[in-house]
Amino acid sequence: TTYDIIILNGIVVTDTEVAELDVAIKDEKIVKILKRGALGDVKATKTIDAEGGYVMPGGVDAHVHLDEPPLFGKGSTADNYESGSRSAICGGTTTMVTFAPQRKSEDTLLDTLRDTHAKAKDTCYADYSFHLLVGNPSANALSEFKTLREEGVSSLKIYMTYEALQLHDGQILDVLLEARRQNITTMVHAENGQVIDWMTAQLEKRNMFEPKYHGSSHPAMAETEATYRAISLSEFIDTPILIVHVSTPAATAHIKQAQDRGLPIYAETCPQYLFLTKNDLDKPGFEGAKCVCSPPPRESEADCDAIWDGLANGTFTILSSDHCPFRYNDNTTGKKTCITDEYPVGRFKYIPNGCPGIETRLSLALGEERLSLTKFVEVTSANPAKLYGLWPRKGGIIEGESDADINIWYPPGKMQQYQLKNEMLHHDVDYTPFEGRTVKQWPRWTLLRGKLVWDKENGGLIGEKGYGQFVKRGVSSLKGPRVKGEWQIPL
Ligand code: DUC
Ligand code: ZN
Ligand code: ZN
Ligand code: ZN
Repeated sequence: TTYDIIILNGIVVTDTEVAELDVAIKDEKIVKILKRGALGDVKATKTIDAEGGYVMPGGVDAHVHLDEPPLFGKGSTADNYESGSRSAICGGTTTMVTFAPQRKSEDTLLDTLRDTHAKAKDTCYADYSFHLLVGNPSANALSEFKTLREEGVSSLKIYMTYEALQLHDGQILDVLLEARRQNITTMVHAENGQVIDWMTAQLEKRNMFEPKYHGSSHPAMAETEATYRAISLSEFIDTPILIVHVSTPAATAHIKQAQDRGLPIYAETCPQYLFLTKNDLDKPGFEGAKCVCSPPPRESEADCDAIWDGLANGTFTILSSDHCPFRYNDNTTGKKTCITDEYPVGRFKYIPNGCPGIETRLSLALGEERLSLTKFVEVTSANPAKLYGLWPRKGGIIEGESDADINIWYPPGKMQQYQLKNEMLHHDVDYTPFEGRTVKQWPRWTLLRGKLVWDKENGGLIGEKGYGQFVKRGVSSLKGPRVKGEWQIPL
């Protein structure tokens, strides 16, 4: 046989091993993995010499907002499926799972799914799938969960805050019970919306409108309380949930306790909670708006350290970007929609919540060298694939099973370090919250289903728009309900 591509002299890193292996690719798949040198004199259309660099599965980013209407404040997202997936590929993320958002005013999820398919079709550089965002769990919407599963959508997201999306506890139970029946994993945005609204009103009464008060309006307590409530509701129905974008030590502790009791509670954190603090939000003038996301960056480095520890010790199942991009200098659709003549410093409650980060997630986390190599692959690639039903096709380097989605990194110490600038990135956003940070690693080459799509030194992005495909997902391969079959409390 003639292989399409062989990768020689790399150090293959998966979620379970680090080894000197050569990899052969044919027809979009990883077809052979042998000890370094053991492939011998095989024929290949293309040979890549990794020169001792890490060969890792392509990144799987399971929390990405693209082409969404205003849901989290006044602006709409800056990236569409084209620019968002382009940015993904340029940072080594080969698969993204984005949200298909159902609004409160809509009664069906299947229309939402169809509309989102139309937005993504033929425009993506990366492979993609969807989580259904349930804004209105009507009887009709609940009846559609079964069809969603058949359509390859095995996860939902619900919110405990935001006027446009917030569900009350009875609605959450409705969703969890039907999710249990259909083998669906439910993602939960756990913040207490009433606490946030109350704090917002208190602050506004005192003429506190600047971006930094976004932090005060989203106290840690609101996250801690909602996290514990979400865990309690999940335990009652005995069905798996994933708490998204966890930012506080106290919420992390509740999650760890639940996991230690054997509950199928999963958790996610994001780079903003590893790298940003209140100081970033407290910048003078309107600058802090660049770091307005929810939950907000927390008090101090000690909070970031606790989040890093949660990644290292397994409390966090996955590290996602929560790429939710809004332009800064845009008075009609971006962060500045909240500035008016009456409110010259803006009004924090209208600043759209979210930060861009799909392109910088892998590089920043790997460059920090705070996680072992296998842990890094686990939380950025293997676990999101396992949790959301993409494993072993995505997230692994398994002979005969995995798509040839691969990042080849620079050999340790070989890349010239540089300071990150937004102009280096490929999203449609006019800033990055990580401006000026030292970049110590970046994918040198990226393959998507056996095709070279990124070559940092020769052309950068060389993948094509439309090569990215929709990937149907199966059920989670992580632990599900403790007791199988019908729910234990018969109705
Ligand atoms: N948080 C964000 O930062 N953006 C989107 C929504 C959310 O909950
Ligand atoms: Zn979200
Ligand atoms: Zn959220
Ligand atoms: Zn989000």
